[in-house]
Amino acid sequence: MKQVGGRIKSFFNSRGGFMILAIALFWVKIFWAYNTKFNLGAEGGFQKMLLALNPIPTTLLLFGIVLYMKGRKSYISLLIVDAITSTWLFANILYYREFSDFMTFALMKGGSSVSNNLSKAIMGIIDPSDFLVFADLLILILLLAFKGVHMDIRPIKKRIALLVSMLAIVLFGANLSMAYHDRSGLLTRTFDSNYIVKYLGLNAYTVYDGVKTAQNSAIKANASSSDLKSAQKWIKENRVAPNVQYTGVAKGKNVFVIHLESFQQFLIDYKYDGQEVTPNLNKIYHEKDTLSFDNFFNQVGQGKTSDAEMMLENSLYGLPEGSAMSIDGSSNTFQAAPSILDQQGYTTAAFHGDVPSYWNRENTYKAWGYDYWVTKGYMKDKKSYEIGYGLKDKIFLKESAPYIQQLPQPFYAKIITLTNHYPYPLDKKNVSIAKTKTGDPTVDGYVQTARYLDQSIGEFMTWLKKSGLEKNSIVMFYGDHYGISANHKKAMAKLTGIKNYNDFNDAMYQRVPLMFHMTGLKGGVNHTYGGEIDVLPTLMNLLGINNSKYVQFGSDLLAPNRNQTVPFRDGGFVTPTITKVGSNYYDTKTGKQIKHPTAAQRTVENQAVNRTTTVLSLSDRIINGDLLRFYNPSGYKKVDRSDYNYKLSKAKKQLKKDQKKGTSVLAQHHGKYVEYDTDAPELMTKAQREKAKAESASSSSSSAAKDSSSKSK
Ligand code: GP9
Ligand code: MN
Repeated sequence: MKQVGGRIKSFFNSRGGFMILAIALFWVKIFWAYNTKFNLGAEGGFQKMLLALNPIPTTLLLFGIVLYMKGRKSYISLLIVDAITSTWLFANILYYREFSDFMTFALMKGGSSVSNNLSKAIMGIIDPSDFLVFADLLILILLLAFKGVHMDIRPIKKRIALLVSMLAIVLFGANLSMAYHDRSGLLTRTFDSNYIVKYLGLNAYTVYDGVKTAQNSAIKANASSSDLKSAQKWIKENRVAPNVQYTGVAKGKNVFVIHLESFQQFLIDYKYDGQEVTPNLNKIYHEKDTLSFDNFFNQVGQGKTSDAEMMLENSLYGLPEGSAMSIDGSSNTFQAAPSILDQQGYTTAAFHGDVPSYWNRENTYKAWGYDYWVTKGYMKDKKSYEIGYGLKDKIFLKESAPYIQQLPQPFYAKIITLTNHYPYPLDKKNVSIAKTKTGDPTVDGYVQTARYLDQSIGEFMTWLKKSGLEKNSIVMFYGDHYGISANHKKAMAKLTGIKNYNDFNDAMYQRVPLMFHMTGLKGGVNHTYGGEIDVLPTLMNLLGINNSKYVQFGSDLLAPNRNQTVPFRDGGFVTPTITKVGSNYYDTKTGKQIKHPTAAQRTVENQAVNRTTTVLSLSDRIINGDLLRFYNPSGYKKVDRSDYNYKLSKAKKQLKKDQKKGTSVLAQHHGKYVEYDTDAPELMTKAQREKAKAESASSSSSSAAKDSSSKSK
């Protein structure tokens, strides 16, 4: 026994042994912090295993550096490295508590809200247990000070040090490939800093962020205001006047922007199993006071939802790689819809049932001027309330309603739904239509979650009526991007009945809904070809706000004589006559490939290619170079990020104050909330659930009886 003790002691008395002890203590500490101080959302055995293993490679690499040093210096350096990484962890814990995100170089450099807010708030947000992040360091210092371990000052062979560094790199490579196995595009698509920390660790995230920020600032440093001039020139030359018949028809109304997650146009009026999949949205689509578009395309790239948001609220394109919101949302200047409307007297708020950090919304929305960012943490939550990325839509919308009622009117509210998201899982209790039978498991649930989303919208519209909001609001719906990607052509062939569903068909199925619904609006189905880039100019015209001073690449969808080329992010496009997919051209009407274009066709092709490459590159230059920082539209006040804070306690306080204005629905109802009705089974008691089930069974049998009686007539 004594011998074992002696051996352990002599192991720790060696330099390698001491370093291993330091790594082990650091590892325990960081694992504790991951699980108690952050909300990384590791789910399932594989992600949990990665979360546990990911500190090892980077810690080994960092701590291993000291093996290249001699004697005492090496011990002191180890303590310094430990102290720096621990302080970094400590700072991140505090920052995360305030902002649900990790610290970035862009934020620190910007001297923006971080330094302001953090220094102000820091004392208030420290929890005594935070100091435990220094416990390992203290143990090491005490061990050395009280000679619990002796310093081993013998030199270590360079080869050994090199071997340790190489081992760390190999381990990191293994970690990275396991992470990619679970989440492809982790580093290129930059979804969420939480994801990178969950898969690769805090230190890896810091390095990743540092490299990105350095690349980014180099481009920005080289950009100049003259770059912006060419974009403004193009916009001016290509501008079409908006449709005056619609100018200002929704002036002063509340605006609801309803984001229909992954919702494709083909679902409108789509029937499966003898039923309409989305009866509520179909009804809205056909209503006489809904303006609908049936040739409206999504134009997103890798940034998916975030690209849609960028186009919808800025009329700027997403980037060719990654997400512009993630890459530039924390640093760039924008002149986005919320800020423009805010300066017209609107209150602005975005709602979502996920965490605030996804797609870097927490930071980007500040730059876009959102007054409120209402997310999962603002809402009642239970495990059964969530599916996939977050709260189920019915519950999310019900939970959003009280906040909506507190907003001073007029308001601009963006509501981002979530349940109809790949891979379309839905629990039995919420299923109301059979799965399709294409045999492709990620496709077959699509109609079920789309139906669920549709029911949620139905409930929301009922509440809008009940609360009186319908009368003084314009409600815009849009599908953000495809639900079924080009990787599922066989399944799409079955769903659509198109035999050889090919790349051209896939391009056509990039159509998503766009509808404006408002009491008294002159509606109908409009056939113009357009895309997400065109939404903001259209909306601004409806609201009677002139957009000509802003840098926006889209055009009013209702404008006569508008150019109907719809650029895709990969350089392809759709026009009413010709579509380009990859390097092939097709006749948009017949779907036939054009191998030998006529002179007229060639002219259309060339013009559309030209226009597409020009707008994409001009827009990219604006985002990559942060060019809007050089431009102050007259009468527009630049947004100051540090004016915004999305902490629940702050929002509650502000909303309370807001009530004094007397313009919110809540104030108009003398402080009484208009109740939101939902049939979400999670919110019912068992007895209520059974009653609802019995009612729906009896109503479906009576409608079946009606059906058969009408058939027999
Ligand atoms: C997550 C959600 C999903 O918050 O908006 O984004 P997506 O995967 O569709 O881009
Ligand atoms: Mn999406």
